[in-house]
Amino acid sequence: MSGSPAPTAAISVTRDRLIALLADLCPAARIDLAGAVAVPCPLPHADRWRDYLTAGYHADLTYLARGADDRVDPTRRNPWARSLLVFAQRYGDGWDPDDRSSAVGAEPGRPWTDGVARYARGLDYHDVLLASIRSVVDGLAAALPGLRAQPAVDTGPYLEREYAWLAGLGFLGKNSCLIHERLGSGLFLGVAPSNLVVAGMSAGGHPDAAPLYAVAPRSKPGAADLATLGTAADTNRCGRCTRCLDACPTGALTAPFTLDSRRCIATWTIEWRGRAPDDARAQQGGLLFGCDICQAVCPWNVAAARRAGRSEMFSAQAAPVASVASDASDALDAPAAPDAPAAPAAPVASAVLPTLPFEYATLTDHAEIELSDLLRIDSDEFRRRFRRTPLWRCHPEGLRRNALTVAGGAGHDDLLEEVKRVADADADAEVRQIADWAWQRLQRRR
Ligand code: B12
Ligand code: SF4
Ligand code: SF4
Repeated sequence: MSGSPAPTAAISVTRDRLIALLADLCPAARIDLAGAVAVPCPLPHADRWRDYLTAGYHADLTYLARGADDRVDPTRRNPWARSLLVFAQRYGDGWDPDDRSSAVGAEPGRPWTDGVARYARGLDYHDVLLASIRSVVDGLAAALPGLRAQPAVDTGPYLEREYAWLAGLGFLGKNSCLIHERLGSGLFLGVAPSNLVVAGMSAGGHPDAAPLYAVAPRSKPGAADLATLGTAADTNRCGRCTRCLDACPTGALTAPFTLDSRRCIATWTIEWRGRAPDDARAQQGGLLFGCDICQAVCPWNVAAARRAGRSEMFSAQAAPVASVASDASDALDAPAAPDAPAAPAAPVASAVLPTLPFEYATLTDHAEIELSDLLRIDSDEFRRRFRRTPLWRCHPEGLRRNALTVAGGAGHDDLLEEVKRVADADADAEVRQIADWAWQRLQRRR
């Protein structure tokens, strides 16, 4: 929201009024889920967050450790905040098991774009989702004079998944992603600390409740709150399933809900300085940028892909978890939801799921170039093609490194000579070293 001086006094809104406003504003802004959490509130997993840092699971992502306390209390940086508005936007409707691109990536014979995780196949979500949230916040401000809200997508110190769960947007899966029972986990999250006091909302969130706005209802909405539920373990819908842990090629999911970023392909490929350990580099296989494996195998995502576009997506009637599992042809064996009085059904915008924001479309604009072109991509070309996409984050050197790792790790024998030239001539010493690694692997395959 714009305007100065920014108001600091709290303003009140009833839960019903906020629901009505969000129902009005979210569809046009292409927000799929929205909710709110009163702050400060005790975070049920604050200890997990501190343990994560102590264990070094944040790898080289030092920005996570800075402001560690701020992440568990948004009012430390925003003393005027009374609630955190939380938003989600779809970038993919589940993962179709017949589409193997997310699992095998850019293996020989497949386009390089198959090696890019779904979330990164369009424009940068930081820009797209932020614009959507700003538009909702501006609409709220017009209706609620005195509103102050500061949208953020990754840019602020907020444990977005934890707050999204607290706001009722979905449950936390063992792969550590926020999953909506019908939409799956192909969702971006963003927040906005605000000076709104939402009358009628339980303090500390309501993790098993319906969100305040939802393009599709959750399968088991309830009105329970933390006082009766305890932790996310009580609202978890994974049951005995361990598919994500079993499928992770690097063992980065060291235990349910626990991700060691030092071993995660997403860290290795997205962060220029988060490179793979030498002895583990080949585990990256054909994955060029990001990794979807622990989401692609998830039965909730398989079911979401099968449901997309079907009208039952919008049935306000709660669907038993068992039907989701059988829809996914999978024995999910999820626990029953706690008994709770039904929450008001979230407003439903239309009879079919709106199309995904076009900004998250595939990388078709770049389909004419090949993996070999990425081995030597320079700064100018990198900027021209990828300036406003998630790939921008890994720098041209990072993209060359990733392409070389795929060439060697997935066995692109036809690139042997090209890889050798990069090993001899690349301007960056680290890239030369990885090219040498790839060249040796390809040599051994001869
Ligand atoms: C750093 C980061 C990464 C790092 C580390 C990820 C990690 N799991 O820690 C790396 C580079 C590996 C990464 C990868 C990916 N990321 Co990322 N990432 C972030 C970022 C910036 C911070 C995450 C963080 O704070 N991690 C620290 C851990 C401790 O926090 P957490 O995972 O959120 O865990 C909380 C809860 O799960 C809970 N919890 C912890 N333990 C336990 C135990 C139990 C029993 C329970 C129930 C709960 C629980 O408590 C924790 C603290 O509150 C967020 C944005 C943000 N500001 O939150 C995006 C974010 C999490 N990433 C996102 C995405 C899309 C991805 C990828 C899918 C991208 C890809 N395809 O390659 C992968 C997914 C990998 C995975 N399985 O998590 C989305 C996730 C959306 C969603 N639906 O969940 C986010 C929210 C970005 C966004 N704005 O949309 N990411
Ligand atoms: S993103 Fe890939 S490497 Fe990281 S935890 Fe998931 S499956 Fe493992
Ligand atoms: S694959 Fe199974 S265990 Fe992992 S998040 Fe999905 S349902 Fe939960």
